[in-house]
Amino acid sequence: GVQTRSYGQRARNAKNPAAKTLLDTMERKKTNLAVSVDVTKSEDLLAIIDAVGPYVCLIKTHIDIVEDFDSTLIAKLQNLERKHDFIYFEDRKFADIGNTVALQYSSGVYKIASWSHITNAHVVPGPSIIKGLASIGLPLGRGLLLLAEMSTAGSLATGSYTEAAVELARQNQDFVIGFIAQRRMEGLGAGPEEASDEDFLILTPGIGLESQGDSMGQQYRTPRTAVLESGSDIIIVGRGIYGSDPKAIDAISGKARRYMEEGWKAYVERLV
Ligand code: BMP
Repeated sequence: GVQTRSYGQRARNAKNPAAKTLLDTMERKKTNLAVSVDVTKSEDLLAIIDAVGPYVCLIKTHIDIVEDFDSTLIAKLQNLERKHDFIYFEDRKFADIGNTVALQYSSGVYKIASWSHITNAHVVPGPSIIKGLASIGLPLGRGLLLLAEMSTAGSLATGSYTEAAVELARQNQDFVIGFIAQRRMEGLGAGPEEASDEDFLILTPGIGLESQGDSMGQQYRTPRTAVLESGSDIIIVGRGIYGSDPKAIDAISGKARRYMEEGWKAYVERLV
């Protein structure tokens, strides 16, 4: 397995404010669960976030799938953030030139940078995408995740592409706080005997306890495999929690609690 320092120790060393808040929240609430709430009605989005809020460190959104979006939704999301003590990750997967992504991140209908503490980007364009997003996000204390790997069958983000993503992160440690990946890539620090103060968060989607995948290429692994065997820091769970019925709020709370317990147990085992 992969060893790392505790979330609390890592929070104390974190320089990026979003990374620090996230790690502090994980330690305080004893959870490494992020819930991905991919529903199309704002009423369902808010109800699910309210139900899973006690069990998460992070809520992941795809704000552009909400059919009835209006700007009052953001204030409601922020009320839930205060009520339950978590932060937001808008899973925007930016992928354009620096100037364009800066506009997409700051402007338009969603004004992502104004409310989302963390967002992510593909590294296809090279270093300029980080420069563009940092021009908006850094002054606001935001953090960026790079897509180093994907959970889907046949993903092209492997080998030298993944290595190049790690290299880009190393060159931008003020803003890049970690990766979307299936494992802690070799040499990525955060170990107990690690001398360097380099520390990247590994967030892993494609997590499910009951299912192996879906009909569109998604592949699931368990919280235990991701956290204990692969060194992931945060498990991202979507349909495994709300999938059977987005209106069954009690069942959703129960499942979130179960994933939280599985993820935390694997983390505690990794520490010793
Ligand atoms: P689910 O647990 O329902 O399969 O949802 C996974 C979520 O994580 C989706 O929002 C998807 O966009 C995202 N995701 C993923 O599944 N695999 C990746 O490699 C990267 C992702 O962002």
